[in-house]
Amino acid sequence: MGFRIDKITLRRLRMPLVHFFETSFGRTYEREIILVEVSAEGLAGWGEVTCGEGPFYNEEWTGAAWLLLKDFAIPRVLGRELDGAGAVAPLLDPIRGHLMARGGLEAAVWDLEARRNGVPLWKQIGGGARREIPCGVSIGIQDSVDQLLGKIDHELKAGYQRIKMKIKPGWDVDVIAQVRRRFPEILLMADANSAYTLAEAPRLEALDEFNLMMIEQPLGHDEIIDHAELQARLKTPICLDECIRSAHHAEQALRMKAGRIINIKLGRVGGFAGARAVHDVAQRHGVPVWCGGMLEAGVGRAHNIALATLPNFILPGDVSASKRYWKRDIISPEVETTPHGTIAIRDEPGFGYEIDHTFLSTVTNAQESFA
Ligand code: OSB
Ligand code: MG
Repeated sequence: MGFRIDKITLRRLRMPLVHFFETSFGRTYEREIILVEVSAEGLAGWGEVTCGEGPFYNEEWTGAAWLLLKDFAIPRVLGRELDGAGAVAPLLDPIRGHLMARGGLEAAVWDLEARRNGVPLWKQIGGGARREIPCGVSIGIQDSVDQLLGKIDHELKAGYQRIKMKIKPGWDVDVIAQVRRRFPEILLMADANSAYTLAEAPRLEALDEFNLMMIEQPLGHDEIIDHAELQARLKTPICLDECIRSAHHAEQALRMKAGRIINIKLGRVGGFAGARAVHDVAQRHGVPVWCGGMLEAGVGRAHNIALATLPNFILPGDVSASKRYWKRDIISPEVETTPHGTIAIRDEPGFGYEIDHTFLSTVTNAQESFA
C-alpha cells in the first residue's frame, strides 16, 4: 500500500567537530548539516544531507543543497502518491547532479517506509547480511607525524580494524614510511581525495612497497580513464570514491579496470537506491565495497550502518563512533563500537536510534517546513 508525504521539514545545523579534519582539499572545524524530516500518516522519517560546507569534495555544498531541495527536489515528492521509497529516486532523476541533496530526501523516505512497516531500516533496504559491521577510521592530515602516530595508536587501542590516513603531495611517501615502520602489521590504506595527476604516477608507485590495502581516489574526481592507466602501473589496488556517482559509472570503471575496490557513500550516489545499484554492479564484478563517511551526525551515521549490512560490504568502512566527531550527537543512544572494532545493528523500526530533540533544537540554525 502506498503513502503520501504530507509535510517535509528542513533543518540546518551547525556542529563543531571535536578535532578538525584535514583532507587534501582543506580543513573542516565545524560541520553545517541539513536534516530532512518527511512526514506521512503521523509518522516521521529522517535523512541527512552529506555534502560539505564548501564545493571542494565534490560540487555540492550546504547552501546550494538547501535551495536545490526547496526549489526542485521537495516539490517533486511532496503530496505525491508513492508506491514506496523506491519511487523517490526516479522522481528526482531528472535533476542533474546534486546527488547528496537528493540523497538526504531519498534516505528519509526509506526511513519512513521502514517505520511504517515496523521494521529496521537495514531490513527495509534488503540488508541484514551481518549483525555487526566492521569498522575502520579515517584520520586526517595532522600538524606533525608524531601526532599522526599518536592518533593511530589511540584508534588501534580502541579496537578499530583498519586505519585510513589522508595523503597529499608532501604528506605521503615519507609519512607512510614512518607509519609502516611503527605499525608493520596493521591494515593500512591512504586516501588522496584527487590530489594527484597521472604525471605524478612515480610518486604513487613508490607507495607499492608499503603493503597498503588500497589507495583511495588518487586522481581527479572525474578521471576514470586516468585511474585505469594508473591501476595498470600499480600493485596496490585503487579504490574509487569521488569518481563513482552512479551504477553506470561503477560499471564503466570496473569494465575499464580503473580500480579493484569501491567506497560507497550513500549521499554521493543519491541515496539507498543508487547505493544498492552500485553495490550490485560491484558484486557482479567480484569487487568488494565498503561504506565511506562524510563526517556525519547521528542520522547519516545510522543510515550508513544500515547500508553496510548489504552482503558485498565486506571490508571495514569509515563509519565509527559518534564520540570521534561530536561532544554530543543528535541521536540517543550515540553510535558506539565494540572492543573488537564493530558496530552492532539495532532492531528498532527505522534507523534504530532516537532523535534527541532537545539537543537538536540547540544546534538548529534555520528551519523551514513545506506542506
Ligand atoms: O574522502 O572519504 C573521504 C571526509 C570528508 C570528505 C571526504 C572524505 C572524508 C573521510 C572521513 O574520509 C570519513 C568519516 O570519518 O566520516
Ligand atoms: Mg575518500
